[in-house]
Amino acid sequence: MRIIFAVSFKRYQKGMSTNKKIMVTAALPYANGPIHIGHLAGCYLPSDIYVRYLRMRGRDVKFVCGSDEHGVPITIKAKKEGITPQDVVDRYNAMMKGAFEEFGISFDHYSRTSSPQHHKNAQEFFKTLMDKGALVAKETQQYFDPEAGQFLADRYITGECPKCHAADAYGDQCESCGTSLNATDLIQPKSTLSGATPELRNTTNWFLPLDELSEDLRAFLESREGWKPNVMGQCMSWLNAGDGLQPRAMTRDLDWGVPVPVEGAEGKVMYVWFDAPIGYISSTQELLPNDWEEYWKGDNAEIVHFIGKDNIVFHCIIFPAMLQQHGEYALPTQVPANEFLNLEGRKLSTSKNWAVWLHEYLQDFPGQQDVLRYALTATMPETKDNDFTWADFQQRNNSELVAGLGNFVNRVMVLTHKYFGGVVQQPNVLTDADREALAAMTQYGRRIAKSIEAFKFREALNEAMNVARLGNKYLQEQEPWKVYKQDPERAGVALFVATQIMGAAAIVFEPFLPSTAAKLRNMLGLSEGFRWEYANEETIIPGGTQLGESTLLFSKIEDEQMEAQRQKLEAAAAANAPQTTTESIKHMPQKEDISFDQFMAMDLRVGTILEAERVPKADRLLKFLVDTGLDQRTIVSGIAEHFSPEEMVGKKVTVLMNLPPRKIRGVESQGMLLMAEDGDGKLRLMSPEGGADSGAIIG
Ligand code: B3M
Ligand code: ZN
Repeated sequence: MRIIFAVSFKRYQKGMSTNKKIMVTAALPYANGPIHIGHLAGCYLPSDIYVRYLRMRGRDVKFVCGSDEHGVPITIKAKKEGITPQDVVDRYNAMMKGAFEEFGISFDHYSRTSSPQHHKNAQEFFKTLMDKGALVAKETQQYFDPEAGQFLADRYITGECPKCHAADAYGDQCESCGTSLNATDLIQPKSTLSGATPELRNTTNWFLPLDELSEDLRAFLESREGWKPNVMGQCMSWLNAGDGLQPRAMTRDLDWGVPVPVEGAEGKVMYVWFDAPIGYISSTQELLPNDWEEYWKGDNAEIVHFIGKDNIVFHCIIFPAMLQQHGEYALPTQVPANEFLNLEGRKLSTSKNWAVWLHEYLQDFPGQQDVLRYALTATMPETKDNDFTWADFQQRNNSELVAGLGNFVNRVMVLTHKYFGGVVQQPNVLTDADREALAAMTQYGRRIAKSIEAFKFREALNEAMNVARLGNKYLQEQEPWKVYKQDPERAGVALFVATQIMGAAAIVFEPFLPSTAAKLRNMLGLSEGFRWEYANEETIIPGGTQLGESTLLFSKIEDEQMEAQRQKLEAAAAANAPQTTTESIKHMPQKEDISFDQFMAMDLRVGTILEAERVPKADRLLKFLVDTGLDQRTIVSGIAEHFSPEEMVGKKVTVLMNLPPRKIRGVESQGMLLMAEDGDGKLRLMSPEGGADSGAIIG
């Protein structure tokens, strides 16, 4: 037994050196579409968690971002919509900035690369590299549109794919077969601007000779510590590739971007990947016009870039090479890149509209930012690609947030109010179980800190949830609601202990679930100046504290809400599905060979449709009862846009019998109906001619 006398806040400052100026950046999102969950899980959530944690440790940290407003996709989007590129970036800049704010991404400054400060800064940077002889002018041949009178970016040229002969491959990639191309590979190239046949013309651009810089880059990379293996591995594989790094053009023949400040470069702009990372610096200059250099120059600057994996080469090779050549800047300390997040088993895609958009989520789930933050952090693709599903989201909300954290907090609050008018009781005597619980509680702050500093955010979140688990377990064992009748004082002690655990939760959840943590602090009367180190103390909320009103933290998410989200996804994807045409079918290459055994493994039979009905709330689905000769089984098929249920009854169909049963919209489908899709996208039933019986074997 032990008596607690007073509260003491020791300082916990092991591990990190504390005088550094920490600059945290999150990739500048392209201003050509809204933010989706892949962006959030990839870099905005991890960077925000990291920064919120560092702030609580009292570290000198700045967090900057901004819209990336240059690049060809933006000009293409503008053209498609018949508006100017400026209109496009204005729209998405405002949208992204607002959504980030509402979601609780706590940038110190959110800028944009069209800002005058950025243009000036990027031009100065470019000039310095020119003065140092770090950029090399080189003449190359490029497609020019004689009618539009301008050079063409690869995306502005279409033609026949040399590989699969699809008619509309782009100058950089064929979307039918996925091959990456050079514009000069296309058969019968055409300009998308005017339809004219482009001609090759000479043009001068300025190159960064990465081939000559690889040893400097190697030295830089080898001096980095604690990088994720996936990031360092990628960098080294580029450096060590057969023909090594290649010179890369830092200017483009385009009219949208930062103008190149060099004589003879009129009408040219910087390569978007030249100016964009300089945008981090420009954003800091706007935030701290006088002190920005402390965060970017000298030994005291510690720079951490949060990005997705497709940006690794730019942040670990090209930008560092630019910084090295410039000479005045510190090099990145860490680049904790994440892998990709998928959605319901498919790759997220802005152009195919296969995404959960942040601004829509915020509308559909008002006040529930933290639920998405929780679900995304828990499935963050830290070491490999990962999958977001609405089922997982719902389950995490209902059984972890509502039944776990929410339930624990609710019990502490309700019981303390019920028995003690909301006053935390001063404990005179603690039991072994109390001391064990408090001792266990004080371990989490350090453990979570360690995980966050190692960029292991999923692990960190799980440890934070363990605080709530500890609290629930403690209450379950102590049962203050039963004890109170015989021994009110003992119930008061148990609630005191539980309140401390709730205090620890209020602290350790702040980086992950900031609005929930704010509610917790409010209920507990924890003041603004709280620090991470409080979580190491056994007494966080002293006896005698008057608790505030109990507020609801989370509420149950119903199946219908999830169903609506899944339908929204399907509908958006269907509206954006590529149209098959007679032309594209002709060009569809034959699939790879299969073995005879693989063919024989398919069980195909003739079936007769006995019943047919629509699946409620699923526009595209019909549900059938099919007589297969072997049995009568349920099959769900996405053909409601092509056939009415009435016309299907009595029809003979071809059934693939041995496809594993699959739940579609809650209905188990036990097989598949075969259809033919022709050039106009119309579906036809595969029915046997001459009326075979149900159960006839096909093959
Ligand atoms: N805008 C690419 C992206 O959003 C790019 C990042 C720039 S970071 C300097 O994936
Ligand atoms: Zn192709």
